[in-house]
Amino acid sequence: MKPYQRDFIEFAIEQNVLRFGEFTLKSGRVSPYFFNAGLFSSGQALAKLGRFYAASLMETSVPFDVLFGPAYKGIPLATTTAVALYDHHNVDTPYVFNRKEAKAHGEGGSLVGAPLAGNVMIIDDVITAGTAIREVMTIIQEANATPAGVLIALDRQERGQGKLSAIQEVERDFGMPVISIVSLGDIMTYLAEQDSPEFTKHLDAVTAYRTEYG
Ligand code: OMP
Repeated sequence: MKPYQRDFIEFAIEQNVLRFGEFTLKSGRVSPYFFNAGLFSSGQALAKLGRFYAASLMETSVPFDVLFGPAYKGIPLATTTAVALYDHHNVDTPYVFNRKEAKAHGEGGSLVGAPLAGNVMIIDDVITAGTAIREVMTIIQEANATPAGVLIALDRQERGQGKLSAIQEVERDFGMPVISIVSLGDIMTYLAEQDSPEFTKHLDAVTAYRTEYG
């Protein structure tokens, strides 16, 4: 694990974004942890978050032309990533997001920002079973753009529809890489390093969950 990844886990715990307990997921699975990116809810938190996304993008060699933030949660994520790329890496990248409801008046349409064209880097929060990201792929295909990759904050490393992980299925089906700031494996490493009874309890619960769904 790289130092910025450890910092990210600490930051997520501190912001209550990463929590341990009992949570029912969209997929129906009952998970001992949950990552709620919506709780990065202050200017400082959002600015820091953008730096982590930007750091991950700068680490990969995946070429892209535009950032895409899928409504709703992806919108501030793509926005803060674009700002951090410029502020901290001197990289000026166009970005675009969608509305859930197409607008019939004014500028019209369902896309806002730069044209959704060329190689598109999707910025999102979490992939569990891969349902949400498949809906996003339809928007990119309809625009005749090419998916360059997906950047998410957390890869939960869970099984998808078959034997592969949800992320491996997405990579196979759409021919693009999925990049994450951290994965469940990194969170487990972090918990193990803490040497506290509370974190050991969380680690046990997460380990049992991973045995079932990982
Ligand atoms: P999938 O569509 O199953 O891949 O789930 C991804 C979505 O689940 C995310 O976009 C979130 O809305 C939500 N989610 C989280 O935000 N954090 C988690 O830790 C787990 C989930 C989830 O419900 O699986």
